[in-house]
Amino acid sequence: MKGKLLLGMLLASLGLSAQTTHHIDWFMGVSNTAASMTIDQGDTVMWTWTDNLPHTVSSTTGTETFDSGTLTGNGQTFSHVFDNVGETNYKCNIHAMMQGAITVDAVAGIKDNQAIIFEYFPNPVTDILTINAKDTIDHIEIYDVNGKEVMNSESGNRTSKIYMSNYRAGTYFVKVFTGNESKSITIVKN
Ligand SMILES: [Cu+2]
Repeated sequence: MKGKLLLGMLLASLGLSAQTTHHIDWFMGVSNTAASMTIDQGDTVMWTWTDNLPHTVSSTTGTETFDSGTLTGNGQTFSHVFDNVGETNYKCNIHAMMQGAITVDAVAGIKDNQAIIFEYFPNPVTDILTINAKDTIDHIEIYDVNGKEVMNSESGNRTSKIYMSNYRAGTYFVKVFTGNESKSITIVKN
């Protein structure tokens, strides 16, 4: 009990740190939908260049300020931790059509967002959604936009691959459980 309290105080004093990493492929022709997402306070968004053109990831208006500078080359990445609740619009300074918005929701408690650490990719997904967690993933549930459960699978590994090629195109909510904690992410299936 005392140890748990001390750990809680330690985490609180550190503030919110990045827990879930959301990936966005960043390339000429990326849609606004694919470049936009809603995340939790303290989460990280990582943009990965998937063509060989020069791009930037530059905030324009909103709660957060960031600028990758010009990066060129397949595989380049830029990350930003979103600590502030609200919406931030961003774009590529070279190709104005490349733009999106990141919306940050408040977390109910720091514990919720710090207990579960994982990343997932790609989003949107066509075939396989990969989830890498710091700890063992107990199980994963997937719900459609109507709240209907479409998958419930045991994992037992730190990496889970979900085969989604047979899923209908649309938005899905993926709930990841590790230990007593769970966290939901929103996935778009092409
Ligand atoms: Cu660009």
